[in-house]
Amino acid sequence: EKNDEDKVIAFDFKKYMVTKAGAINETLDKCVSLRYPEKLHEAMRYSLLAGGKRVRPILCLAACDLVGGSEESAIPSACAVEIIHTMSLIHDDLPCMDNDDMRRGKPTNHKVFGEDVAVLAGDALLAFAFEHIASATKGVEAGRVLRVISELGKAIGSEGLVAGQVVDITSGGISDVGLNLLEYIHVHKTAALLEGSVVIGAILGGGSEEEIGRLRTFARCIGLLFQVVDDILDVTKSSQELGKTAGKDLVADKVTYPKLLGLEKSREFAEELNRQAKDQLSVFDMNKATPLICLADYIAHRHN
Ligand code: GRG
Repeated sequence: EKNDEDKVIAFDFKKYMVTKAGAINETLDKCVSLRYPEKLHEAMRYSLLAGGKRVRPILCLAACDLVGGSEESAIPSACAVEIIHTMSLIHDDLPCMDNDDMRRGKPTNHKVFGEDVAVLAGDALLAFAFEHIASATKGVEAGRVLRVISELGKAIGSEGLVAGQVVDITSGGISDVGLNLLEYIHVHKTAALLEGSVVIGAILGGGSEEEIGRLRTFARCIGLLFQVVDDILDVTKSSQELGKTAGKDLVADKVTYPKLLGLEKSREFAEELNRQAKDQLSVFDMNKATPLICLADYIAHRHN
């Protein structure tokens, strides 16, 4: 018999992910409905409902829950971060950026709807994300909602996601990207929105400044971890499925952690980031922190 303090409730992570992703998908389907102009809304829905892992919105819900908030209060903002993530992927895939043909196992947005509509679908999704937070958030003090809007704007703008993308695009190949610049790119391009997702969840849930700060540090670590793992998967996958990525100059030029540190050191760095992330959660109730701990492990050990 364990006493109350160290009682650990069995936690089914897979079920947790499926349930939360289900709630997100259902809301996304409803709030971006098919209406006039049909082509635009069809393009928005095409990418939004193409079946991403929904990591960012789930992080948002988990952070809100950890600080004592209700799921209803965070759902609109959780959907907003997925909407923003999706629009960034649509724009990233365009011929003027990464020029990709496939995304989430389907032809990219511009391949199906044309470049003009793909750009506009991304724009409309971005605008709607902020409208949705402001109009659909219920039961949260207005000041907190304003803070969420400001936090998210900062995370994705010229000091966040867009900054990371620009520096990535404008930096040369392997010869001029060192470890510091690579970290800048990853922290902005990938970690900023993951950080924003967690932080806004904590704000909406009524977290204290200390709690918000700890969750921010947690998220920054798992955000960088996400990209380090992505870089590692790039190497291990392309050596497994040789030829699949061949012919894309970008892959050859792309600077990655394994290229700068080697595979072993990159793996050690990933483990270290996971440890640092989890350290931040040690002050919270163990059972309530379990979803975030599992999410960190999921990011560290995922295979796609
Ligand atoms: C946000 C205003 C604004 C503009 C976008 C194009 C651009 C500016 C930024 C590109 C950002 C980008 C593509 C970052 C990479 C993010 C990343 C790690 C994507 C993969 O995320 P997963 O694995 O994908 O969560 P799924 O498909 O599961 O959602």
